[in-house]
Formats: sequence, structure tokens, C-alpha cells
Amino acid sequence: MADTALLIVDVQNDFCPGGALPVPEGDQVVPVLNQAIERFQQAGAPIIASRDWHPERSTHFAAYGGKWPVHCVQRTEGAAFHPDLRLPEDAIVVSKGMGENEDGYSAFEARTDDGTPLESLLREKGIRRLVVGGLATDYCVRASVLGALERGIEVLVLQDAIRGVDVQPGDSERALAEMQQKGAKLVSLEEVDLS
Ligand code: VGL
Ligand code: ZN
Repeated sequence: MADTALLIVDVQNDFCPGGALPVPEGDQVVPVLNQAIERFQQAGAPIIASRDWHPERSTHFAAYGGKWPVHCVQRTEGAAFHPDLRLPEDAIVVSKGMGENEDGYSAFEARTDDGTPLESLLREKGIRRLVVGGLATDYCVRASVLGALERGIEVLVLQDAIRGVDVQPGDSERALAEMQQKGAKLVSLEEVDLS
């Protein structure tokens, strides 16, 4: 459907095994998302990739009072998209967490390089439905999904294309329950109709 876009959340090296803030099995979302990318490309539907894009000093980091080890610092290898993720040339990249006092969990806090917020972008393109996958289930996927639902955008979450950090055991499961309770549908890629 022309009103549907794929939103790939934060599939970056630092969130994958070997990275600074690894999500267990984080890299396993990549093959599923590559299939999704192919489907969306064939359907001519927009593909959007968000990235965590922090300054070196940020209150998001434990060293400055925050919660996390230093990760996804702008222009570092850790902030690069996973090398196996086959983002097409015309994928739209939006960045978030750039402020020194900003967590930037939601892709709705993200902007393109020329400053266009995700929500404006979706409105311009007439997008009313998002298919979402990426990292991490209990942080940026959760915040992005809830952000979409709050804005009246329909959300399908690709259940095989998400993984969570689970700082507390069960965080991801609780996040998924919350997303569903607020209206998101958990689906597999085969169930997504783009016709
Ligand atoms: C994220 C923790 C810290 C995420 C970002 O992308 O889910 N999690 N920064
Ligand atoms: Zn972050």
C-alpha cells in the first residue's frame, strides 16, 4: 500500500554483538529486515532508517549521570549501520539523540540531515501505517511504536525483526504487551500486505 512505510530502528554496530551496548542476538534482525527491504522496494514503498546519533558528551551516558555506556557517537564505526543491512540508496535516514541532554529513544524525535522531523516526513508522503523492526524492543522500538500510535499512525511490529536489551528480565515482554495494548499489531513479514 502506498500509505505504508518500513521503519528500521537503530540497527547499528554498537547495538549488535561486539558493540558498546550489545543487544543479545541484535544482529539476527538483519536478514529479516533485508527481506522486508526487498518487499518494500518492490512495492515502491518508502524505507526509513533511524539511528542513535549521540555527541561525545551526553547526559544519556553513565559518565555524565545517565544510564548507558558510551555508544553510537556521531561518525564513529559503532554508530554505523550494521554492514550486512542492505539499505537502498534512497532510504531515508533520520538521526536522534543529538542533544547533550537528550535520550532520543523515539524515532519521532529524529530528523533528516536537513532538519525535517519524522512526523513531517510521514505527513508529506501520506504515510498512515508503519511496519517496524529493529533495536531495542524495550527502548527505541517501544518509544517509536508508542510515538506513532499517539499520532494516529497504525503500527505493525515485525516480531522476528526485533530484539531487546532486558536490563530487567521481562522488559521486552512487557514492552510488547504495552505496544499491543495501545493498538500495535505483532506480525510476521508474510502477513504484511503491500498490494
Ligand atoms: C537505545 C539504549 C540507549 C535503543 C538507544 O536504540 O534502543 N537503547 N540508546
Ligand atoms: Zn542511545
